[in-house]
Amino acid sequence: MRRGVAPRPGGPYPLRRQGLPRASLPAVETTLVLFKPDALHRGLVGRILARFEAKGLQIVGLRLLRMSPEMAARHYAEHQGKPFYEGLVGFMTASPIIALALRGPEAVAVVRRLMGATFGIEAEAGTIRGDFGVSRSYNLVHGSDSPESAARELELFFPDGLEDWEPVQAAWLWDA
Ligand code: RTP
Ligand code: MG
Repeated sequence: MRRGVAPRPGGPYPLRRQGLPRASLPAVETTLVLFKPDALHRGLVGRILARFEAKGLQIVGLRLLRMSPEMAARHYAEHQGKPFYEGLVGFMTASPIIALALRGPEAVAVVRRLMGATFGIEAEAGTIRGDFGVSRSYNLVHGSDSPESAARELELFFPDGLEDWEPVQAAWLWDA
């Protein structure tokens, strides 16, 4: 490799250089995470984000924003008409949220497991919702529930696209 030429993203050079036997990185998924208003009001953003980072997920998008009622209606279209819908939209639009795009192997399912069950009171200890809350509606985080939902939600929150970069630790975290 010539000096000054960056290793090809996802290519074999970085792994071989580090003495690792595998020649390539695995396919990765990208999922949408929202830090809901209660996470910001309670000052839990740093602690929750640290869990996702420590797990080995890569940040490829990050925004602080105020969700409009129209945006909430699109994001929660599947829940329209349910008894909790109006309260949910009111909660999510009450104050700013943080939108995060996280990437890694099976990121959709990995994030959902880290989050825990929907209601804090039922969520397993060790999960984000299980460790930080006892509320039903105010459950700190959202995570896409399928790769299809993730694609739709990422488009809604990151219409200008995401940042592609290869984390230096990928070779030691993500095996093919
Ligand atoms: P999320 O979409 O936020 O990741 O949560 P989820 O998949 O675990 O739960 P979902 O069924 O999609 O519900 C969306 C959000 O609506 C609120 N909710 N409140 N009070 C209630 O009965 C009730 N049910 C749902 C929660 O904030 C839930 O995360
Ligand atoms: Mg959901």
